[in-house]
Amino acid sequence: MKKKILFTLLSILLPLGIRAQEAHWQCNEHDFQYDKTIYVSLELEDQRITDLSNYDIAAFCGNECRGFVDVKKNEILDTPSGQVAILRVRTNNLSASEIITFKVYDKTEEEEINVANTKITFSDETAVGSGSSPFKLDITIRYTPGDTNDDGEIDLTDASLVFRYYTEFDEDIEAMAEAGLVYNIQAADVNGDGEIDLTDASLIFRYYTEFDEDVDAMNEAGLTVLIPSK
Ligand SMILES: [Ca+2]
Ligand SMILES: [Ca+2]
Repeated sequence: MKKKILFTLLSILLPLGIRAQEAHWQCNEHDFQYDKTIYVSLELEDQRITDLSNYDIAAFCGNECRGFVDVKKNEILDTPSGQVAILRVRTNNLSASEIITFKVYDKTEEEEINVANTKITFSDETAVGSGSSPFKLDITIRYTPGDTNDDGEIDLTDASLVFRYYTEFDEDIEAMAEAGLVYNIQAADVNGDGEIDLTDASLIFRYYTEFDEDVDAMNEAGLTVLIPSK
């Protein structure tokens, strides 16, 4: 009887286990010539997340995945202060012009989190952080690229805010706040190039008007937009 229960339990749990090992993002490492190792820890509201099993972590250049933490390859280190993920980020271009950003997938909430304020470029250093002093990814701030006023919609108001930030307010967030404008600076760099400028305003405008909110069509047209596809 016990064996039967055990067998039933295993048959339920095993497929789940196999599925749980698949990372949320995939990246073809063979497409790239160089890589850089980043030792990563996660933080939420000033607290270190010591158990990383609920999260997938990946690096991006624009909207191209450049590496993810592969649990199947044991890319998680146990350290006295908590788990550290080993993230190998890949490139074919070692110049500093490529900006790498990070995303974290929360498996419980089934939510993709764009990590705010954290970018790296490829340089001569071969590794960033270490097991004892990891590179911190803070997932406290949540935002959607393109939704610059945080109202849940990406529309002409957002494009207009980016435009005004760049032209009218001379990139002064405090002046915008004093003028009563809600502006989430994190969400404004829609193409992920590290700058907030007219290209971002134009991409939001085109997303809303020309492409009918179809991010896949924008990607097919060769545009880089970090707005999530619906
Ligand atoms: Ca909005
Ligand atoms: Ca930009």
